[in-house]
Amino acid sequence: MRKEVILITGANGEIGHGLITQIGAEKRARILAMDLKPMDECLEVYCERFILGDILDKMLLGRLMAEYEITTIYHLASILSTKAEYNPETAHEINVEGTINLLRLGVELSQWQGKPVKFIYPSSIAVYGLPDLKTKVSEGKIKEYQWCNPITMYGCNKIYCEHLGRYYSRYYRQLAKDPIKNTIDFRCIRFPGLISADTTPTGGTSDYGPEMLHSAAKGIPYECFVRKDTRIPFMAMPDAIKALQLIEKAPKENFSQLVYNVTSFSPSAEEIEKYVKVAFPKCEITYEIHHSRQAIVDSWPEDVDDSPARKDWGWKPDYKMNRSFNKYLIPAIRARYAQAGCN
Ligand code: AKB
Repeated sequence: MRKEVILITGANGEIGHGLITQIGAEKRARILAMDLKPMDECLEVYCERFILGDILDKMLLGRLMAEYEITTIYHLASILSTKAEYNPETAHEINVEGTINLLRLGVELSQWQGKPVKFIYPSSIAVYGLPDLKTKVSEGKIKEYQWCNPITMYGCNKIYCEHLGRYYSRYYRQLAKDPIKNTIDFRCIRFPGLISADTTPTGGTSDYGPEMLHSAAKGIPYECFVRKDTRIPFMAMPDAIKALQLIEKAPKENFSQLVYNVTSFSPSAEEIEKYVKVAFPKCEITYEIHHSRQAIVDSWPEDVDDSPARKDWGWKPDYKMNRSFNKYLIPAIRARYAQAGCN
């Protein structure tokens, strides 16, 4: 008998940590975790198996299909916006080719299993591209279909993969004589910048938020690479995990679209600094603008409209700004670094 599992790619990343810990603690499914880097030891207890491997390795994915009954795929693996700019073609290969491999795996599994495999895909505010700061401010909350002109390779990859998800779930092999009956059930969330107490992101452009906080907690000076007035939406990691679980569990009939914005709060860099300074008064935060990274963040919206997610699958953040910092981030980070002997 093949074991029923949930496949999580990019398991070692920020979202992977939060998701595996949550699903594992609930014991609601067996987890097949996959990443290019060795598994973080703290996640091992929650996983049925960890696969050290590459999403570009089609043979490996084929073997997983033979061994497991995969009911849900959380495809989290991706190269983030800043890192992708240093090698756009490699980023394209991983972010797009890797996603196609997983989508195809999802379709094949759906056919074998006679029912749609759920394909949960985290997209990003990086799919948006506002032309200038004046427009960014005047537009305020933007809807899923507005301003989708990304200026980064990562943003281009994400918007394209959203379309691929739609294609593979609705139109795949549409001209075949015998069109396929079971295909994937694609569900996508566009996340804002995420802030976790347990992990620090690598290679993103919204990283100044979490980096400021984690550096202060570790007693390391931080040079912020964007202006003080820079404003984009953020979300605390528990809410990101909540959103993923809500979209996974919601009945398909409730969905009026395949791609949904979610958000929680939209602080300026200076507002983040204020929270950090109250918690860690001795911290040193300075500003040294990296103009190209600034331009990327300036092209992202100040806020997004997440009303369709609220209406269709009951989305609502538990952590707005105050609660994120005072009830989750700061206490959890303090405890974490005190334990690690950094305080
Ligand atoms: C990044 O900065 O690239 C990511 C994102 C906003 O998707 N955190």
